[in-house]
Amino acid sequence: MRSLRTQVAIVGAGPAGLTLARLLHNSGIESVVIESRSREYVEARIRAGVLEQGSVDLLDAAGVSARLHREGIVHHGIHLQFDGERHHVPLSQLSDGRAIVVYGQTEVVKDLIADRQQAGLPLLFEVSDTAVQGFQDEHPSVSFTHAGERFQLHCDVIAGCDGFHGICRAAVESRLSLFTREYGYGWLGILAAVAPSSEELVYSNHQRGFALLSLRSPEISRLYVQCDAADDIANWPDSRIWEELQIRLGVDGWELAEGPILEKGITGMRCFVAEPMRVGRLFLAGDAAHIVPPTGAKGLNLALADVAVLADALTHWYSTGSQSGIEHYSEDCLRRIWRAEHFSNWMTSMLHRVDDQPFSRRLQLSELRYVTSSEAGARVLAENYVGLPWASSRAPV
Ligand code: RFL
Ligand code: PHB
Repeated sequence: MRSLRTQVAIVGAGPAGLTLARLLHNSGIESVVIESRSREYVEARIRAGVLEQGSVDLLDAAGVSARLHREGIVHHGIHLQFDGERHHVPLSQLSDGRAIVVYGQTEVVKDLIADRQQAGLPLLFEVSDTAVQGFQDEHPSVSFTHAGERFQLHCDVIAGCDGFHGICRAAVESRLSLFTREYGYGWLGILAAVAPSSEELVYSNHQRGFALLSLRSPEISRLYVQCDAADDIANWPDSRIWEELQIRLGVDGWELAEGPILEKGITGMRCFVAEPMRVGRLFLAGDAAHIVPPTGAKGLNLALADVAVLADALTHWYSTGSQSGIEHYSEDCLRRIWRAEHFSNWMTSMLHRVDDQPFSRRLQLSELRYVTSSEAGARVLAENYVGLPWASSRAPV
């Protein structure tokens, strides 16, 4: 077994782990990032696409936003569609000028990996048999196999940024309280080589189920249809997907352009929160600690908010010896997380086909009418969607 030493061992090279590594480097703190997948796999994984203003500001401060500003597309509003009509929600107008940027998570990850490799800092792909030890006392370490060799990475702190299926939360799960909600339905998502048919996102509540029109670039559309969480992608030939999208997104006087489907997959929807997010010297961040249904576009943004709080807390600890930031890490993050859980659950319940009860549908339509006709209603959606301000302590206001 080869022995290594660093200050912060980061498990997982998703947006949380990679951004944390960069923020720590900016504060002069060393880290080693280990990732179970290959670089090619991580860079090809299609996921989120919407960055809140606070996330863009964080990537600016981290120094990894040059391409984001060149290629990201700033959006000042979204559309909500129901009952055959499309309504515009002017997000920026309702939230003191704040906006969102459409820039694929895949691109954020590519930028962070390129940045780390250019700086010559340790980032190991294709590690296996990862295990965490010693975080209950002052001697944490992470063991793993890389290129056929077994390593033990000694550190001051372990950051568990290894996603929902990672090993870090699993290692401490008996000490956590877990909160879960399963929806029974999911999203079938496609990436299509066709110019987006709408400049802004369209969230549609249709009797047959939810649909969403989003985008990745002026040439690439990203679209979703609600389906059963247990559905098999084999049941969805391309023609059926387009047929459903045409029905659910259709409005008079507008056309949805179709194109070759480049990628497709089904994801179940759930809420999940693990509390607390720290056990001794092991900190959980991002999807390792919480999941939101994607309807509020919050998952990536929460992951970035967590590591902003964690980087601040660790910087404070290394520079002053004070543990106050570390001790408040979980509490500071969880306030923002529960706000996002509530918002994501609200958007999900308002927009999906939840059951076959006419009563449920009447309630949804009433709520959608309120949100699209009352400024107060629209403001609630807008300020949550663009993201509540990050206070200087990084805790939500
Ligand atoms: P990730 O991205 O899952 O990264 C975790 C990494 O850890 C690695 N790993 C390990 N590495 C070493 N050893 C082990 N034992 C390991 N086990 C796992 C994994 O390979 C992986 O590389 O978690 P992170 O960094 O916390 O980031 C979270 C985001 O990925 C996630 O919240 C978002 O993608 C959610 N999400 C969205 N969020 C938004 O903010 N806006 C959106 O528009 C949005 N849309 C979405 C979404 C998620 C979706 N899916 C696929 C669930 C749309 C969809 C369809
Ligand atoms: C996406 O573009 O992938 C996307 C956009 C908005 C959401 C979820 C996903 O709410």
